[in-house]
Amino acid sequence: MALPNKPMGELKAVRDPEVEEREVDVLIVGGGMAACGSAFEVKKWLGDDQTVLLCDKAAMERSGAVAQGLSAINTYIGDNSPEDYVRMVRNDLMGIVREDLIYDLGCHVDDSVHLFEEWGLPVWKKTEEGKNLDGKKGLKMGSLKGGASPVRTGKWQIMINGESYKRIVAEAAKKAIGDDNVLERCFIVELLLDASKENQIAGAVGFSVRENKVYIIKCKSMMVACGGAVNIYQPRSVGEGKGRAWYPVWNAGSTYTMCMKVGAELSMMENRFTPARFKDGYGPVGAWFLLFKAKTLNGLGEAFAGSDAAKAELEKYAPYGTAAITPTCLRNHLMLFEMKEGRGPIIMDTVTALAELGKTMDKKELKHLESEAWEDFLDMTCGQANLWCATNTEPEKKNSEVMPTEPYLLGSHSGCCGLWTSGPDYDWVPDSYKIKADNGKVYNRMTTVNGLFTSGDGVGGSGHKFSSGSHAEGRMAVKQCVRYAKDHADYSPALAQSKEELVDLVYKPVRTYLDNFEYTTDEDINPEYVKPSGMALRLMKATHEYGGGTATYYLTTSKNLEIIMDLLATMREDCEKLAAGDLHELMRCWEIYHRIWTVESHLRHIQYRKETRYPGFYYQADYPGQDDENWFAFVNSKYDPKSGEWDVFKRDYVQIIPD
Ligand code: SFD
Ligand code: AMP
Repeated sequence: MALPNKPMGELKAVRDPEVEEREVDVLIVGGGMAACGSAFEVKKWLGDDQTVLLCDKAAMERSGAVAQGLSAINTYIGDNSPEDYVRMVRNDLMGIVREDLIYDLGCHVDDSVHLFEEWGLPVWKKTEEGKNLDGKKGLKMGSLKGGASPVRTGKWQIMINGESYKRIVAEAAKKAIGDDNVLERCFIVELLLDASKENQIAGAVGFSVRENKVYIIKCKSMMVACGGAVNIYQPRSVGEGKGRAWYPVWNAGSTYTMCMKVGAELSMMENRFTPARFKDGYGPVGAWFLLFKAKTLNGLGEAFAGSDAAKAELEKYAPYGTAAITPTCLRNHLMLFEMKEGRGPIIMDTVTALAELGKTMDKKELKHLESEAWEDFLDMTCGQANLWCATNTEPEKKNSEVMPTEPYLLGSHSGCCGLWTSGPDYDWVPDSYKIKADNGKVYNRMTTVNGLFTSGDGVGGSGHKFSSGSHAEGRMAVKQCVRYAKDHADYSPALAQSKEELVDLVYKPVRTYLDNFEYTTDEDINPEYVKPSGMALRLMKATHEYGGGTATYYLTTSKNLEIIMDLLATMREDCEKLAAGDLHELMRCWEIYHRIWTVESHLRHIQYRKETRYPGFYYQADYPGQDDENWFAFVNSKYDPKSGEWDVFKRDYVQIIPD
C-alpha cells in the first residue's frame, strides 16, 4: 500500500528502526515498466497457495523512466517481422547482441502495446488519406489490435499522447497484483543468498523512505528490475540546472549492483548510452528526426551527416556504418567529429523542418503541428519545453542546439549493458545461451544465480526494448519466476545473516551520523563521516575526468582507467563512513553505493575490451577502432561474493538470424 506523502521536511532517522519480516514465494523488486509488466502478469501463473510482493522505492504511478510520460512507443513490431527487429538491434549495437532474447521479445512486445491502448493510452492513428489523428481522435480509426494503422515515425516507433503513460500502466499493474501485495517507498539495499544452498537467491533487505523501518523479505524466486544507472558521470547540467538528466535521476544502478553482489554474471557492461539530446533541456530527438524530418546542421550551416567526410568516416565502421540506418553511436560519432574539427555546435534545424511540413497544411493544421512540437516535450521531458520558454525559443522561428549528453548505463533503450540471462528453452537457442538451474531446467531470463530473474534495463545484450519491450519482458520473466518457485515448492529460504546484522547493515549510515554529528558546527563537514552528496561529487569528478566523460569527449586511456580504479577502491572504502541524518539521506547513501559499484563494473569491462566497439559512446585511445578478429564476443564479468574477487572474460557470440 502507498504511504502518504511526507508532511513537511525530511523524517529524521533513528538508531533503532522497527523491523518487518516477510516471506513470499515471488518477490518483484522495482515498480517501473518491467516490474509493472510482472505485476500485471504474475497472478495468471501463481498458484492459489503462492504469494507475491512488489517493492518500489517510489510510487508506481510516477516511478522510473516513464515518470514524466513519453511521446512515442519505440518498439511496436506491427507489420514488421521479429527477424527484422533482430537485424535492426544487431546493427544499431555494432553486431554483438543476444539474438535469442531479442527475437523472443519481438514475438511478444505488441501484446503489451495492445493492452496499453485497451487501458486508455491514446495512440495516434493514420487515416486512409494518410492524415495523422492524435489523442481521442485516433480512436475513430479503431484500435491497433483491431487492425488500425498507427502513426509510424521510424520503422519501429509509433506516436502516443503519453503524459499519463506510467499512471495508466501502473493502475493496471496494481489492480492485477492487488494493492496489498505492493510496498511503495521501500528501497531495496541488498539481495540475500541462501545460508546453505549454494548460489541460490533467498531474499532481500530494504528500508522504508517514509518510516523508520527495515524490511527483511524472504522468497523462493525474485525478479529484479530497478532500471539503469543515471548520475554516474558529471551531468552537463550543473549549477542552477543541476538535477536535470535525460534518463531518470533516481535510477542508481541498483539492478546491476545488487545482482552482481550476489554473484550474478554481468554482460556488456562496457556498453553505455550517451544520447544526442536537445542541449541543456535533454529533450529527445527521435520525433524531430523521424516525425518532423528535421536535419542537423553544423556550425557552418552544413548538413554534415550526408557529407563526403561523414561517409568516409562511416566507412571505417562497415558494415554497421554503411547500413541504411546509421547506428546510434555512430550518429554521435559524426557529431563529435564535427565539433572536434571546429565545426560545432550542432544545431537541429527545426525551422526548416516545420516550414517544409507546413507547405501542404492549412492554418489550423499548421497550428496543430506547432502544438505537437511542444507536446512532444510536454509529454515526456517538460523541462525542455520550460527551457524553450525561458530562452524565447519558438521552434518554427528559432533552431536549437543538440549535444551528446553525459553517459548512462542501461539495457533497454539504445544501450545493452546488464545481466547475462538465460534465453528461452527452444531448440533453436544455442546451449551456450541457456542457463541450467539447480534442477537442470532452463528458465527464460534467469540470471546465473538460481531463482534470480531480471528484465528491462537489467537484461544485457538486448537493447531497443524501450518502454513497451520492458513491460513485455517483465511479463515473460515473471512467468518463469513463478514456474521456478513452483518447481521449488519444497525450498524454504534461510538467510545467512541475523535480523540484527541486517539492520546494522542498512542503518549503518544513520548510526555513523548519530555517533558523530555533534562534533562539528556544520553537520555536512565532519572528520568522522562523509555525506552522500559529497561522495556523489567525488564519483562524478573521477568518471568525468578519467572514465571517458564529457570532459574528454568520451575518451579514456589505459592509464586513465588505472587511475580511476584506484580512486574507486578508495571510494568503496570510504563508503564505510557514509552518514545519513534523515531517511532521504539514507536512500542517497545506498544510491551512491550502488552507483560506485556499477561504475566499477563498467570501467572494468572497458579496461578488458581492447578495442573501441562503440565510437561515439566511448573511445579507448590505446585501442582505437574495432578488432573483430579478437573482440567479436561478449565481455562478461562476475564478482565472487565469497572471495571479493572479480573475473572478466569473453563469451562467444552466436549468430541466429541470417543477415
Ligand atoms: O524519447 C527501485 N524511454 C523510451 N521508451 C519508449 O518506448 N519511447 C520513448 O520515447 C522513450 N524515450 C525515453 C525513455 C525514457 C526516458 C527517461 C525519456 C525518454 C526521457 C525508455 C523507457 O522508458 C525505458 O526503456 C523503460 O522504462 C525501462 O524499464 P525498466 O522497468 O527497466 O526501468 P524503469 O521504468 O526506469 O523502472 C525502474 C524502477 O525501479 C525502481 N527502483 N525499487 C526498489 N529498490 C531499489 N533499490 C530501486 N531502484 C530503482 C524505480 O522506482 C522504478 O520503479 S526517448 O528518449 O526515446
Ligand atoms: P530518441 O528520441 O533519440 O531516443 O530516439 C527514439 C527512437 O528513434 C529510437 O528508436 C532511435 O533509435 C530512433 N532514432 C532517433 N534518431 C534517429 C535517426 N536520426 N535515425 C534513425 N533513427 C533514429
